[in-house]
Amino acid sequence: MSDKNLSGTEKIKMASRGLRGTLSESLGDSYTGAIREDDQSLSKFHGMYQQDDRDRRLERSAKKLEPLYSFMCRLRLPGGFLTAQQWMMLHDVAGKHSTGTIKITTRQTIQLHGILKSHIKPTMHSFNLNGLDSIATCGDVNRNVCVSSIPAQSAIHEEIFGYAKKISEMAKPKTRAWYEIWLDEEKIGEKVEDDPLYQNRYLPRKFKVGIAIPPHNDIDILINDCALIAIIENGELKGFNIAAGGGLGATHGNENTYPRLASVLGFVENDEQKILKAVYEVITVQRDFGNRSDRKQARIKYTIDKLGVDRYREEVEKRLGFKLQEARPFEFTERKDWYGWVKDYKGNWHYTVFVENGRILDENGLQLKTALLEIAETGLAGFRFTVNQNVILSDINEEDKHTIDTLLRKYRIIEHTDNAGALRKNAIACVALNTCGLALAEAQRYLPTLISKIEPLLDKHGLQNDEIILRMTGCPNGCGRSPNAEIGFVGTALGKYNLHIGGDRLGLRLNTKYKDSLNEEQILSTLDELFGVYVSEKNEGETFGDFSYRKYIA
Ligand code: SRM
Ligand code: SF4
Repeated sequence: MSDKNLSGTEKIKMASRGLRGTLSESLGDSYTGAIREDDQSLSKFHGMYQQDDRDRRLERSAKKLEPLYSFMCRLRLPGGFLTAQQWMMLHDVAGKHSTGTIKITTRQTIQLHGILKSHIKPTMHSFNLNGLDSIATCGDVNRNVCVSSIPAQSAIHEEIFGYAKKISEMAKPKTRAWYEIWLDEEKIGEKVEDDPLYQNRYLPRKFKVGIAIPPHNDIDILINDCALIAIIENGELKGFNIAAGGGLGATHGNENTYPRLASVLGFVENDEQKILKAVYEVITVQRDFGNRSDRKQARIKYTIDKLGVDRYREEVEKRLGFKLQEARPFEFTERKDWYGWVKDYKGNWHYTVFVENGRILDENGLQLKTALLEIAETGLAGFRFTVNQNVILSDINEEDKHTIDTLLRKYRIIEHTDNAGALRKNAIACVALNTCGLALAEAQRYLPTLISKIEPLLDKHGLQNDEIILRMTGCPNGCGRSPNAEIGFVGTALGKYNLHIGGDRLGLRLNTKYKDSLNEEQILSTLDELFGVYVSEKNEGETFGDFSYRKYIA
């Protein structure tokens, strides 16, 4: 492709000298809370986004002040696990350098918001001292690798968790820029590191890898750019079906953009080298064939639709030097988190805490953040995050269970988890306002209130225990995976949402738009009607998603 057709971001990447750009100079500029425009693109590869407080834009501009710039920073956490020690550090860093709220993301990691420019380095130093980093959690690279977080039921779960770490390492950019810029590591010579995977152009767009362990689809596996589905036979990991081409983002009014579920390419047996190589080559085909002029067409889902699944597979096989085997059968039977206490195959205990929209703070009489700190201070539990934005207090010995249970009761966390209704417990909302620059409407700040208004409707129709999957996003980018829900709300403007229905409960069929730009009153009356029809016309055992698909979409 000639240079003149490349998007602006492509040029910034290529000129960046291994993602360094002028980030150090931007950081040193104390006249503004922002960084230079090109550096804003590059900072994403280092795991952070420049944002501003959208609630305060008008007030700041009336005072002729620049927007209140700050940074969101995201940890690289393949498989989503922190030790108690790391949690204590995170609690401390969140209090000292960010808004204080610890946010569990929909990709099983943690974000901190509101970090001022001068606070980025101390934040990164603390991460690094505790064996953590934020490398490649945003940007046109492989992002955080997700893996089913249902508490370890067998040794196979641990083996698969190991794959998440290895894929994350394999697909990490080779540049030392993160260490130089944020930790002041000395640069050795002027030569930019060789990076056979990313070269100097990285990927055309973000790339996501997930690993599912059937029968649980807790990680919404098919929304990933590259999806690995574990095939387990007679208690043994046989290998993975490899799928590619998932992605949920779209743009209102642009029909060339759409959500898509990944297509299964084939099976690779449980040979670590072969599996890593297969993932690697799925990435390189996207690197070489993905659209680099139009970022709205650059995700792998468009590359696959343009090339065709067979052609994509052939290209992967050519690079691999072996053929993918025919995909093995698999079945998903559920995707929700397992709340409460669960015992694993080793006899250890895990407690899944309900965290509404992943926001850990002390609020509305619930001291969740304080409780988690006190639990971490015992050193008796690990912290494992789910893609449904919850935290699992994990790997607790039988003799320590009582201590953790007592703390959970002291802070009413068990009561909070048990008392949350079925709809609320299975719901997800993305961040949206006040930090997301792309939000058209509220999501995490509004969904709890909306659910409180939907719950009486569920009671009215006798559906209060129905585990309907409802999700809300403040725009059509799908960060809260609203296209993959039985009921999806997609923000169109402040207070207005498109209503999508017809997705299935297991996350294997996307939903379809049913109504445009509804306000709250219209949302409630539409749902009241839909629930009523569902109750009177559904077949035995038919879920809301399947019913609404049959009745209104198919
Ligand atoms: Fe996302 C962009 C937040 C998961 C699709 N996402 C953003 C940005 C960075 C906005 C921006 O570009 O300026 C949001 C920052 C908000 C903030 O203030 O923190 C943002 N995305 C999030 C998180 C934090 C939502 C959450 O509440 O948890 C999730 C972080 C995951 C992580 O830890 O890596 C998050 N984003 C997702 C997912 C869900 C998933 O991966 O499981 C999707 C849909 C799947 C997919 O990738 O297609 C998703 N985010 C997007 C898109 C649409 C991309 C596209 O192909 O069109 C954008 C916009 C973009 O890239 O241009 C976006
Ligand atoms: Fe922001 Fe839209 Fe993603 Fe929500 S879905 S976090 S509003 S980009």
